[in-house]
Parts: sequence; C-alpha cells; structure tokens
Amino acid sequence: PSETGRVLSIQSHTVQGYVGNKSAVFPLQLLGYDVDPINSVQFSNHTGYPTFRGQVLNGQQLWDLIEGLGANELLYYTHLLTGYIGSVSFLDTVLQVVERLRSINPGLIYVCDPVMGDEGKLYVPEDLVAVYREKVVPVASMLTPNQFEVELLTGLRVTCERDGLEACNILHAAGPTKVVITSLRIEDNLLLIGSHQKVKGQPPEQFKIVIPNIPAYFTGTGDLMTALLLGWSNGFILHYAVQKYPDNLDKASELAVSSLQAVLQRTVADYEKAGFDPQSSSLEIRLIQSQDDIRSPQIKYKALKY
Ligand code: ATP
Ligand code: PLP
Ligand code: PXL
Repeated sequence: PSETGRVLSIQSHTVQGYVGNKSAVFPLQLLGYDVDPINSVQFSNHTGYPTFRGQVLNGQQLWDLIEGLGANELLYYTHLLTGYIGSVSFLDTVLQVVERLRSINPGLIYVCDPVMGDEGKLYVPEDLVAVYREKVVPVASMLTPNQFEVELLTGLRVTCERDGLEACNILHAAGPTKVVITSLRIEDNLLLIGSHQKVKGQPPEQFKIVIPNIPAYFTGTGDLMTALLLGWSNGFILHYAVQKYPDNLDKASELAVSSLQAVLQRTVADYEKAGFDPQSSSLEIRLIQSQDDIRSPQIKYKALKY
C-alpha cells in the first residue's frame, strides 16, 4: 500500500488531443498521484472530428488486465476513476472491477462521471442509462453528472438551482456521498452545484459556484473537471505538496473550477494568438501549457453555501 493516492483510471485514449485519460492522467500526476491508466478505447482523435479510427477494448479484455494485475497482487488502489463508457458489457465489467478492488481495499473511493450525453442528446446506447441508474450510482462514492445526466439518473427535470439541489438529495439517497453537477446552464451563466452528505441520513452541505460562460466549445473539459475534483478531494497529505481537502467538497471544487477556467482561458487566448476563431470549432485544451495552474491554482471562483 502506498501512502500517496493510487488511481486506476479507466477511460479513452486518443493519440492526438486531450479527452479521457489524455486529459485526466497528467493533472492527477501533477497533483502527486500514482495513476494507472487502462485505455477503454484507443482512437486516433476524439469522435467530434470528421472521422476517427482505432480500437475498442471489450469487457473481457478489461477483465483480463485486472486478472493480470491480481495475479501479481497489484490491485491495491485508493481510487477508481471512470468516464465515457460505450457499452453495457463494458460497464458491467467495470462494476465487477469495483467489487474486486473493494475486496482488497474496502475504503476504495469510486469517482464516476456518468457520461451519457449533453443538452438533451444521448451519445451512448440507451440501455446504458438503466445500468448507471440501478447499478453504478449505488456503488459510486463521488458522482459528477452534467445537467442532462442528472435528469436521466433521477427522472427529475432540472431547470433551476432548486431542482439541482433536490436531484442531489435523490442521488445521495441512492448511494454517493459527494455529488457535483458540473454544469447547469441558467440563462447566460454556468452553475456548478456541489452536495456533500457527511453523515448518512442527514441533510447534505450544498453550495454553488457561478462560472461565466466562455463563448467557445471545448472537448475533454468534463474529463478534466472530474479528475481535478478527485485530485483535490484526497484524504492523504502528500509529503511535499499542498494540503488537500477530503472533508471539504466546496474547497476542492473552488480549486478544480479555478484550475479549469485558467486552462480554458489560456486555450482561447492561444487559439486567438494563432489567428483562429475560437467559435469556429471545438478546441483542444492547452493542458500541458497550463501545468502551473493545475499544480497551484489561484482561487478566483468561490463557493457560495446554501
Ligand atoms: P460530462 O459530460 O463529462 O459529464 P460535462 O458535460 O459537464 O461533463 P462540460 O460541459 O465539458 O462537461 O463541462 C465541464 C466543466 O467545464 C464545467 O464545470 C464547465 O463549467 C466548464 N466549461 C465547459 N465549457 C465551458 C465554457 N464554454 N465556458 C466556461 N466553462 C466551461
Ligand atoms: N461527444 C461524444 C461523442 C462523446 O463521447 C463525448 C464524451 O464524453 C463528448 C461529446 C463530450 O465530452 P465532454 O463533455 O467531456 O467535453
Ligand atoms: O469525454 C470525452 C470523450 C471521451 N472519449 C472519446 C471521445 C470524447 C469526446 O468526444 O470522443 C472517445
């Protein structure tokens, strides 16, 4: 067992560009974690480009890697992180992975971004929704849905802050002690809503962070956001590094949002410098160039408690 965090991250790999593991692994490493990536797909680029090529890992192949680690007693993890998953059979295998990892470390924290779609559109097979709702939510420790995903998981229509808070309560009752709705679009602003149920059965502590909308479209930001939330909510104090915030979802969220906004602002500025219109297509985030903002973000976005 390591004293620093050890994360198993099961996400997409793209050769070019930053989504999935490509946007999660580097930040977590910068924050001091050992990160073991399993690439659920290996694609040339993300699927928003005109075309893509590559391979998809199936559930059996995922389990094979887990068996390989298990045979060498290498399955001790403090965290499991999952993002976009494309099939029911793969998601079912992820559930087996959760069970296996918890048999070795009962304290394993499972951070789940239930990626299903955005703005009313589903981009996974419809039968995944029920699996997330019925089997994944109950075993997740921290959940990071967007507005559409929270609606799919709770059956509530979420169109205002109150709805968001109510949806978090429903999700807590189903399992996770931490819920972050990463973006609620309310008029021209983006709102993050966080909810932390510190004691089972008690009302959660809830807060919001107002995020000004940047007129550009990014890919991989959801993956980066979830990684940063995991990164800043850690019970371990790394020997050389900053204090992290296990009992302070609001603090962790302020740091994650402040980092992410710095990354996005740099991204837009760099595209503009290169003579590119940032509204003309989806932008690849400037992740590597933003390493100082990831390691030591300046808090510019504050949590407002309810
Ligand atoms: P997922 O689908 O991965 O669950 P998501 O749909 O919430 O997550 P994004 O919409 O990419 O993912 O948002 C993640 C974070 O990035 C949010 O906290 C949001 O505030 C920030 N973000 C994304 N786009 C913008 C933007 N145009 N301006 C400001 N912030 C943005
Ligand atoms: N489009 C497709 C096809 C996807 O698979 C994803 C993955 O999550 C996205 C868009 C959105 O990515 P994100 O919300 O993380 O930026
Ligand atoms: O979460 C973003 C993402 C993950 N994985 C793949 C993607 C995308 C976004 O387009 O194409 C394969």
